[in-house]
Amino acid sequence: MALVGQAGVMKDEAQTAAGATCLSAVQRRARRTWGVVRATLMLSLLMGALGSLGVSPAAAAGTSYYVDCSGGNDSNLGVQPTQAWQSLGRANTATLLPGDSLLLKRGCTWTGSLTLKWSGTATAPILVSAYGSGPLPAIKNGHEQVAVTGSYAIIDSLAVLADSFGYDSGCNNAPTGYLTGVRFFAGATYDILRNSTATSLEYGTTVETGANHIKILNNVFQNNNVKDPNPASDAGGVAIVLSGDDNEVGFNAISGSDICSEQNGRDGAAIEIYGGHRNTMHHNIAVNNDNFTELGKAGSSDNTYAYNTVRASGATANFLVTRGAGDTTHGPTYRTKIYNNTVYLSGAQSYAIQCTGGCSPDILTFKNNIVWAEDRIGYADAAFDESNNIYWSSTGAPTTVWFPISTSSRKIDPQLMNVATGDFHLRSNSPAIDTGTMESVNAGYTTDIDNNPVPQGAGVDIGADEFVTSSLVPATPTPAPATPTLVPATPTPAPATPTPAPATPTPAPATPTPAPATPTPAPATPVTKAPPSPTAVPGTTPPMNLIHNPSFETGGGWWADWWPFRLQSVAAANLTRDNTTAEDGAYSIKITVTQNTSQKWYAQLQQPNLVLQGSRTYTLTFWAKAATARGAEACVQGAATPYTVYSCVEAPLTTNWQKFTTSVYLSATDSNAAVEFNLAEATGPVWLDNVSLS
Ligand SMILES: [Ca+2]
Ligand SMILES: [Ca+2]
Ligand SMILES: [Ca+2]
Repeated sequence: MALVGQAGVMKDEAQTAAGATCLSAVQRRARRTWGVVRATLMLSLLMGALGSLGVSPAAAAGTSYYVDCSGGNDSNLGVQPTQAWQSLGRANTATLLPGDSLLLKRGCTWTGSLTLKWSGTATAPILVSAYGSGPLPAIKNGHEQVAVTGSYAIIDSLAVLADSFGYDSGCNNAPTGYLTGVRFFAGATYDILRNSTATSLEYGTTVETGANHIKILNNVFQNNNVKDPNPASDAGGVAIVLSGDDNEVGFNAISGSDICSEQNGRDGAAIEIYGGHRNTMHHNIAVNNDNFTELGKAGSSDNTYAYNTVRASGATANFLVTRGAGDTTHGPTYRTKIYNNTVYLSGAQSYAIQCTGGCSPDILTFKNNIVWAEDRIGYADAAFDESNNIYWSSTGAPTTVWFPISTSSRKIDPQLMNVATGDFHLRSNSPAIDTGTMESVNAGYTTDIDNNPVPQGAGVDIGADEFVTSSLVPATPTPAPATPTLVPATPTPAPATPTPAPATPTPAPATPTPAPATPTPAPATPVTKAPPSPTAVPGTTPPMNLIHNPSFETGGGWWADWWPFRLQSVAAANLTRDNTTAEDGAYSIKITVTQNTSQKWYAQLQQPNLVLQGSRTYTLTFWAKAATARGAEACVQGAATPYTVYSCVEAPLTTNWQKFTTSVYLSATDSNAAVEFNLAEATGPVWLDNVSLS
C-alpha cells in the first residue's frame, strides 16, 4: 500500500511549509542507527502463551473439533482431544455449523493458512480457539495465516506470525515479506479477533472493503515491521489496516510497527485507515510505532479515536496524519474525531499532528487530548475543530503548534505521573483535571484507560486518564501499586483495625515454586462504598473478562485445566466444585485446608497463561466466603521466572459471600501471568466464585 510511504512525504512537505529546515547529516545518521536499536528491542520483546477467553470452549452449544500437530491424525474423527486431527488442511475441509468450535492445541505451530469460511449466528458463533497448556497455538508463513470469509466467527487465543523472506540491503537490512496475519475479506462481518498475538508480519491484520462490523479486541500486535521485498516499495510495517466500515479496535497493545523506508527513513503505523468509515479505535496502548495512525484514500470518513495512549521514541514518530480535499492522491478523509488521547513523542524529529491538503473542521475534530512532543506538536494548513487540548514539551511551552488553537487549549505541563515509562496517569495537581469538554461523553466514550467512569468530579479530564480522588493509581511513579487495597463490596463489614505489616520480608523459598516477592500488605481499612462498576459504552465494547471458567460452572475436566491447584508440603488441603453454594450460577470452588502454614501460597488455586499488557491497569474482582472469618490472599503475578508480583492483597473473608475488587498495574507485557488465591494461612473451607480480570 503506497499510502504508508506517502506519510513521510507529507512530513517533509509540512516541514517545509512550516519553515523548518531540511535534515542535517547528523540527523540522517541518527535515523540510520535507529534500525539497530529497534532490532535489539525486537529481540527483547516477547510474545507467547495467552489464556484469555471470556467464553470457555465447552460453553459453546455445538461440536468441538480438535487439532493436535504432534498427537493428532487426519483420519481421526476430530471430536475429542484423543481423536484430534493433525493438519490445518484437514481442519480447512471440515464443516462447522453455528455453535461449533475448532480448537488448536497449545504448543503447536502449523505452516500454512486456516481458511475460516464458516459462519455462525449472533447467538451461536463459530469459535476458533486453543486447548491444552503452554504457548498459544501458532500459524505461520501462509499468505495470510487466517483468511476469514465467514461471519459471526470468534478467533481467540491464536498466534500468527511469519519468517522474513530476506533482508533489504538497500534499507538497513530491514526484514522483507508480504504476509498478513488475519485477513478479513469482503463479506466477512460481525467477526471477532481477540486475545491473540500477531508478530513479524507485513500487516498484522487487514479488514478489507466489504468486511464490516469486525471487532479487534485485546490482542498484542508486536513488531509487525516487515516491508515489501520489492526494494522500490515502501509498503508494510502496519499492525492494523481498516478498509471496511463500522469496525472496532479496542484494548489492543500495539508496538514496533516501524520499518525502514527508502523515501522517508522510517515508516509504519499502528492503525491505518484506508477507505474505512465509522470505525472506532479506543483504549489501545501504542508503543514505538512510527505512526500511531494515518488516514488515506478518498472517501474515508467518520472514524473516531478515543482514550488511546501513544508513546514513541523513534526519531520521526507521528501521532496522526490526515488530509483534506487538496490531497488528490490520498485524500480527502472526512470527519475524523480524536478525543481524550494521551501522546508522548520523545524523538528528535517527532511530529505529532499533520493535517494538510486543506485541513478544515470537516476534516478533523481534536478535543480533550494531551500531546507532549519533544520536537513538533504539529502542522495544519488551515484551522480545524480544536478545543480543550494540552500541548507540552520537556523544554516548556512548545513553539511548534503550527495551527490555530482555541482559548480552551493550553500550553502547560499536564503533570503526568511518568511520561518516560508510559504512566500517563494524572497527578492530583494536573491542569487536565475537569477541564475537558463533554463532547467525548456525548459521543459515547464514558470510561477511561483504567475503566473509571467518565466524568468524575466537576467534569471530563483531558487525556486518557480520568482522575479519581480515591484512586487506586500509584501515588508515586513506581509501577506497582504503593498501597494495595482490597475492598469488600457488599455487605460492608465493620471497619477493621489494620494489622501491622510484617517487619521483614518473608524469605523466598528455594523451590522452583513462585514465591511471594513482597511481604503481604496489611488489609486496607474497608470503605463504605466500592469503586463504581464500569459502564458499558454505547457503540464500543467494554473490557472482557480474561479468566477462563470464571464461575466454576464448567466441569468434566475443563475446570481443572483452567484452575490448577498447587499444594506444597506442610500444607494440606483438598478442593471440589461445590453445588451447595454459589454466588453465581450453580457452582463455586471449595478449598478445604486441613493443615495450615504461614506460607499462604503453599495451598494455591491458580489460573496461569494470561497475557497481560504493559502500561495497562487491570481490575481483579472475585467473590469469596469461609466457614469461619479468616483471611485469604489474592495475587496477580508472573507464572514463570522471575515471578514478578504485580499485586498481592489480603481479603478479609466472612461467612457471607462478599465481592472483592483490586486494581493491578503492569509496566510491561507479561505473556504468562497468573491470578492466584493463596489459602494456607488458616484451616477450614473457603469458597470462591465469579472471578474476573479485565
Ligand atoms: Ca474529572
Ligand atoms: Ca483513571
Ligand atoms: Ca459459579
